[in-house]
Amino acid sequence: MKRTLHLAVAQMGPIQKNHTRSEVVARLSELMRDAAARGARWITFPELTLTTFFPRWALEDPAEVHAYFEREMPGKETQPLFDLARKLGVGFYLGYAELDGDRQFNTSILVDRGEIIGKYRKIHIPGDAEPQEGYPIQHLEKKYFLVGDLGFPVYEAPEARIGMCICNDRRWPETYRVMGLQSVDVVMVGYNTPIAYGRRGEPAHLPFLHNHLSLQASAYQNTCWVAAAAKAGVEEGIPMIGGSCIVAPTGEIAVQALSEDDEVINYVCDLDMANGYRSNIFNFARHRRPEHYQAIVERVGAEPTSL
Ligand code: CDT
Repeated sequence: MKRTLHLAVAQMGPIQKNHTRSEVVARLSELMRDAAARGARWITFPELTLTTFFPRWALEDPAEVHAYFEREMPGKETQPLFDLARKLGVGFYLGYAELDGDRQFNTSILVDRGEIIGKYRKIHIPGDAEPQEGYPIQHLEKKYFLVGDLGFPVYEAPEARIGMCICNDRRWPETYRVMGLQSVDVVMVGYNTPIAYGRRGEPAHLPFLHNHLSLQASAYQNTCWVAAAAKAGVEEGIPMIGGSCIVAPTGEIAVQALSEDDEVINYVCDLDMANGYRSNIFNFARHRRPEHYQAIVERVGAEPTSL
C-alpha cells in the first residue's frame, strides 16, 4: 500500500509588535482547525511564530529582549495550541525564540498530538551582531542567537521520518544532505525573509526566486518532501515574502500559498515518490563519493588554494 502523509503549511500574515501571544495563538489555532478540517495530519508554522520578528531591532534592555523568548514550552499562552492539537489529532512544527538558562536559541519543535517529539536549534544564523551603517534594513540574528547545538536530527514520527530547519538554513545544501543521509521523508521549515535586505540593491523579485530555487533543488537532490511556511506581508513597516509551499521529491511545487496573509495550503504527499530517485539517480550508497568531499568539512570559507 502507498505510504501517504497529508501535510499542511500554515502561512502567517504579519505579527506586529503590539500583538500579544494570546492573539497570535488564537490565529494559529484557527489555522490548525482549518488544516485539520481538510484532513491534514501535520502542520508547519513559520519561524519565530509567536511574536514579531524582533531581530530587526538592536534591543539593549535584557528584559525587553527576554520578553520575546519562551522560558518553557508549552507555556501558559501556548498550552491551548498543544491542547487543540491533541484534540484534533494533528502534529505541528512551531518556531520560537528559546531561552535555556541564559542561552538564547532560534528553535523549532515537532509536536505530535500535544507531545513534543523533536527539537531543532537554528545552525545558520544570518545577519550581524551589530547594526550596520547604510543598510536599508537591519538583520541582527547574530546579536540574539547562539549557533544551534543539536545538529540536524531526523525524528521517527508515526507515519514518516521528519527533519527540521529554520529560515536561512534552507539556503544551504549541507542542511538537507545531513538529513538526506538519515533517509528523511519530510523537511519542515519556517521562514521570515524580508524583501529589501540585499546590500547591493538586489532587485525585489530575487528573494522569491531564491526561496523556491533553494527549496526545490534541495527536495529533489535529497529525495524528500519539503513543507515551507512563511511569515509574510508588511510587518513593522518591513515587507516580507510569502510563497509558502509544499515541494515534492521531483523538485516540483505541489501547492503554493497565494496570499501574504494567514493561509493554509495542504497536499496528500506520496512518501514513496522518493523511492524511484533513491534507488536510481540519487542512490547515495552507490553513487556518492565522500572520499572526494573532504573540503566540505575541513574548510569553512572559500580559499583560492587547492586542497
Ligand atoms: N530569518 C532569516 O534567516 N532570514 C534570512 C534573511 C536574509 S539573511 C539576513 C533568510 O535567509 O531568509
